[in-house]
Amino acid sequence: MKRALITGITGQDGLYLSELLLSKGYEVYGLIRGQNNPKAELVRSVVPDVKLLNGDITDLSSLIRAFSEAQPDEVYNLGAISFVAYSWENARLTSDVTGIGVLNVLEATRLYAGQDLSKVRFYQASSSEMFGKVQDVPQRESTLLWPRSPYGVAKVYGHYMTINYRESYGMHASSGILFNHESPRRGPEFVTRKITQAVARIALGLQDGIALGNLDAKRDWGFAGDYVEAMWLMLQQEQADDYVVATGETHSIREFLEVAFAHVGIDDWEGKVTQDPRFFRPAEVDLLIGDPTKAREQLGWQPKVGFDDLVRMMLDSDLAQQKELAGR
Ligand code: F7E
Repeated sequence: MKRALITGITGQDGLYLSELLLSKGYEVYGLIRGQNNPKAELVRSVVPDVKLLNGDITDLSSLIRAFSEAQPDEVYNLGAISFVAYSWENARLTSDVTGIGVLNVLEATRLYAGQDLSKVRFYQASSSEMFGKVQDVPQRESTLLWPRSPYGVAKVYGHYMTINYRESYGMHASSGILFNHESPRRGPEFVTRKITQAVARIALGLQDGIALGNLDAKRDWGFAGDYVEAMWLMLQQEQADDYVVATGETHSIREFLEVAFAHVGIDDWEGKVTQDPRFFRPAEVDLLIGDPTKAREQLGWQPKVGFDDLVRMMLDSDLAQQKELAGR
């Protein structure tokens, strides 16, 4: 039985990845941070077979203890402060967690492996946010990185540190450059879930409108459940490498709104959406579209859920959730 250790177990990717690994017969350990973490209950209820270990990616000695308990064959570093807008207000903290945290997990992996680096494989959750002011369209593995937020800068650090551990020590360390990936488990601070939650409430007569920021930014949105499969596939390869994971399609926030409102039968939605300067960013990533050719050819990976179906899946889930809340 293979053993995996996941940091960032409480996020949507941590939950989907746990489900995938458990279905493959892995013993799964999840690192959970802080005293009385309110999300621990969520993990226990969604994936009760995951064993939770206390630790923090900013605290190397806690990682060393977690490694010695989990004895992992595979390590998935998904832990990060992941909300881009927040990273301007907390740039130092974001750098410590999202950037230096990667170094800590790499170092814990190296110390745990000791002389036998072949005993463990490492995955780093890199991000399309590293492309920022895009230097190629579409973006691929070789595209010059030009991050536009403290979060993006921290992710670039983690990405290159992962490559550096691979090249310096011969560690099986791979980096997945994942474009935006969403699901009903996405936090409501991100634009997709913010929209589906609000549209569900508007359709049910619980709310009148929604305030958003820039509606013209374009993202390459996929389904998180598909993307965790790419993570796993990377660690099954003989050689570690870096891969873009994306759908190869891009859509604006406006198009997302269009599909969401259409799904609940509202055509004249423009009057229900206001733009609020609070939700604009100091520097925007205007366009993201990934080229997933390498992942398709080398990993045999392909996304299964398309854009329209993703929007509808999230909205249906929010409709059910809002109805339940309203009925209580
Ligand atoms: O913003 C625009 C906003 O916060 C998407 C994270 O998982 O993916 C995610 O980062 C776009 C931006 O995600 C609102 O300006 C408009 O252009 O959903 P988001 P993100 O910043 O793309 C990458 C790959 C990651 O790695 C990150 O961890 O939507 N936008 N109005 C808005 N965004 C938000 N949040 N709220 C608004 O009201």
